[in-house]
Amino acid sequence: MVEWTDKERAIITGIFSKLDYDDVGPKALCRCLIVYPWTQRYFGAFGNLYNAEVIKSNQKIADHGKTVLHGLDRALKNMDNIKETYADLSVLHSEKLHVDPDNFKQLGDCLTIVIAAKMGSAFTAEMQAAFQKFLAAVVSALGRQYH
Ligand code: HNI
Repeated sequence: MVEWTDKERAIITGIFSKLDYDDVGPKALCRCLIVYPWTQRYFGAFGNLYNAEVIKSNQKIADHGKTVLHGLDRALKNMDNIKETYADLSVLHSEKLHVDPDNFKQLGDCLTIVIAAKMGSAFTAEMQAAFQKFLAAVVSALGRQYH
């Protein structure tokens, strides 16, 4: 189990309380699809992903970005039990979607960059440290059902 200090909990809760899901979710997923183009292969049913412009204007991708970001609410609400919280989603991503678990980290990094760009200098190194720790716990939990 991951241990959290009160300060880390406060930072993570604070980041999410100010988060504009409808803006950050789509931006993070679009960035992932553009920066790591192999991640596009899982979204064959989402229509045209031919270049950065069409990825950014694809409504299905935008909607899915929001779904994924809201998927992190589960970890936020269950910070002391992140592994169990993601058991079902881990099975879904491994057995049904066949998503390479390395991609969870890439998406997490894109999310950090989008949040950093929005928050600017308010996103201190200390905040990044707590946020990366949170994402690492999520990535580990999502990868747990892979074998
Ligand atoms: Ni992911 C579906 C959460 C990373 C590809 N994903 C979901 C759903 C949630 C979710 C929630 C909806 C499940 C349902 O319908 O029951 N995904 C998350 C989270 C992360 C993540 C929290 C990491 C932070 N997913 C990824 C990555 C990829 C990915 C990195 C591929 C590169 N996810 C998918 C695909 C679907 C999906 C594909 C199904 C989409 C659809 O609607 O067909």
